[in-house]
Amino acid sequence: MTAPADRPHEPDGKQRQRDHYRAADPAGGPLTTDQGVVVDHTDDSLAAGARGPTLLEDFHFREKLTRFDHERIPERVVHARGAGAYGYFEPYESCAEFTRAAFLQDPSVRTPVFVRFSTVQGPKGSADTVRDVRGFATKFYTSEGNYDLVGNNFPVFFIQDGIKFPDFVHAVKPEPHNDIPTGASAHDTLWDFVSLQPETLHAIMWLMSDRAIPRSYRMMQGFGVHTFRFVNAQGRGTFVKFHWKPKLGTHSLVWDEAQECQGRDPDFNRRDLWDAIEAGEYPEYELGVQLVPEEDEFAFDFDLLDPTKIIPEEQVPVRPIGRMVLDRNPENFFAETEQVAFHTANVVPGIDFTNDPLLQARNFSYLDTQLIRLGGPNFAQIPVNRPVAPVRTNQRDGYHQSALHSGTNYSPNSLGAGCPAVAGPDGHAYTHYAERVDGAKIRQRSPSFRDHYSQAALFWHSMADWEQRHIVDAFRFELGKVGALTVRSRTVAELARVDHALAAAVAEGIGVPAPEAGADEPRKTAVSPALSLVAQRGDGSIRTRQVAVLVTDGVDAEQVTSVREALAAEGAVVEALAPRDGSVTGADGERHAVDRALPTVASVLYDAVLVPGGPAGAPTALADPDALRFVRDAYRHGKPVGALGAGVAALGALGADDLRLAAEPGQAVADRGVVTDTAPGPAGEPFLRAFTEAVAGHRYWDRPVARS
Ligand code: HDD
Repeated sequence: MTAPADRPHEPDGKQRQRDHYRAADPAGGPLTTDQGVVVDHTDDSLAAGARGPTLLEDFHFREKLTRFDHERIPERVVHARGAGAYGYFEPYESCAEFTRAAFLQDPSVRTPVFVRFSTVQGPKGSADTVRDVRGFATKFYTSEGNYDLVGNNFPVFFIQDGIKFPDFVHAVKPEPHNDIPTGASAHDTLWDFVSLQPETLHAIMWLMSDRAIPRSYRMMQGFGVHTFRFVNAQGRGTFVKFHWKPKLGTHSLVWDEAQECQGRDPDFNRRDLWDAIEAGEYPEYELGVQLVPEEDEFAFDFDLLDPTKIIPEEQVPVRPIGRMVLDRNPENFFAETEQVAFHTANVVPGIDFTNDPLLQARNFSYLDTQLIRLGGPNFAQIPVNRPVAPVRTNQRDGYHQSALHSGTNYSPNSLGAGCPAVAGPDGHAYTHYAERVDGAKIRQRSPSFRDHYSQAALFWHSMADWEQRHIVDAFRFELGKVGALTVRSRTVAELARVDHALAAAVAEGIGVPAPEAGADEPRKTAVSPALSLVAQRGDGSIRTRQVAVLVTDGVDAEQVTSVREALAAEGAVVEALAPRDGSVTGADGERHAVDRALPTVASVLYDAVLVPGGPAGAPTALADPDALRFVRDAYRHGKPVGALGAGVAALGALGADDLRLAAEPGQAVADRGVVTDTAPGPAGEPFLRAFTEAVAGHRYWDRPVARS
């Protein structure tokens, strides 16, 4: 353990925080008005006498209040709650064969990026760990202009045509009469919509899976969803789907844990992202592409233009083309994360659209919504939105114009020497892909978009047992909150068309009759192993995992130090928690610093827990009710649990009788993520290895139920 005077991470953290509090002007000039007039008093308004009425002539008071009254702008209609970070992207090799996009040509060129992660349904002040899709929007500031890849952490969307977007969003948002529930999809209107609109089912399967409660924005895949089009310098097009894969793997929370987190730390995912970047643990994602030659457009049993479909990775492998590192937190949340404006139509030469009707609608919607949200047409001048490529337009004026334009503002002109002139045929201008379009003007969903069940079934059949259990539980939770029994039944009937066993299991939990067996039995039972979280473990490291060590007076400090050092060497963050902040007196009689007081934290904020021992017969930390609850929660949420020395016997309090615990000192025993060794003193190598492996495994689902 560390001595009280030497708490390595804390002073740093506090120092870093203080940096954010320091004024922008280090010279520290005096407070002024917006007009630069120096102010000598800002605590009392100007009044006619100490107890008299406030005077209208108090311009400082009026300006201060007026500015405050106008601080808020409309929040995003969806994706209101988010967290952003800056970083860079670098390609592994030239992608010239497929695209002429400048930022995908040269591995030595780093393109700056800004990424905003978000939830979708909840308002700006809602909790992070709700069951929801997560936005994963990336702005690449390329030398040829801004490219925005506005994706999600699901590879499919709920609807096929953007004209249904207002219907879908109205249905999932809180109910209009009482604005309930916040940040949740478990309510009647969403499921009413779902039960009537089977194209939602595939994305709904993802929403009911653990993908919808990510452990961290740093441990979450991202997808461009639509099929886009790469275009190379010769004008040849290639269909492309974009994938982000996090280096740390894709990991999720447990639903019970996610719900408790909403109260314990509503900023759980935002804080995690911020803290990791502050600590120099820069999140990293690999960009991959699935490429389909134009001539293979109809080679699949689904339509490439249908955004409710994936191309299974086993069918078209994901080819890694580069990596993104997020290495800088924003300076000011409002200026950057709130004012950033992403738009699917922000593309650069070499990246083009397809006729996916959802994408076509998005290409209208983003600019439209930003005109109102950001108060006019000049938001591209806000620093976070400003391209690094030069901007020369004939666009003028409008609210919040800050550019001092000069010269002519029309084209063609002779008075301004024809400037800005359109580009010549040097290959740098954006040229739309000359796709042949031929058709009658009709409102009709393509018949090739009709199958809503096969890929929902593919997802279901690709899940591990425990993932399927979680999906059933999620459906039971969500539909169990739906008041209208007809909606519950109709949804179950739709699920039966995905998989009968799934529908029957859900029906059993929500008190509606199970559908007839075989009524509409699908489909194929194909699987795509890449869809399971089991296949998305990342580099298998334990970097940035939060490990709690429960300490109390009499703790074997050497034991704690040995584990702390071993895990920290692998990049984990280890914190000693005690009933009170400050320090504990170890078995060695010395005072040892604790990092946090138990009442201020909870198991749901950590990834793993260790119970060290002390002298034989002395109480372990688990004598404290908060500590005992901590370990019980960690155990039932499937988290790695370690115990050393007398801490092993203390695990008996879990009541998990079938669990194998160590008996022989020095012989570490690992059983379903519970790692124990009864030896006193510093942890031995076998224990450290087994506990590190357990932490890397993230969660263990097949544990005996604890009686406690
Ligand atoms: Fe959207 C925001 C992602 C379909 C209309 N969307 C928004 C954001 C993300 C996505 C990540 C937040 C960007 C940020 O952080 O500022 N949206 C998606 C994905 C979709 C999708 C992956 C399907 C593949 N969206 C979609 C459709 C429409 C919209 C079909 C409308 C026709 N989306 C919007 C919006 C938002 C938005 C209303 C709200 C705030 C904003 O754009 O700037 O225009």
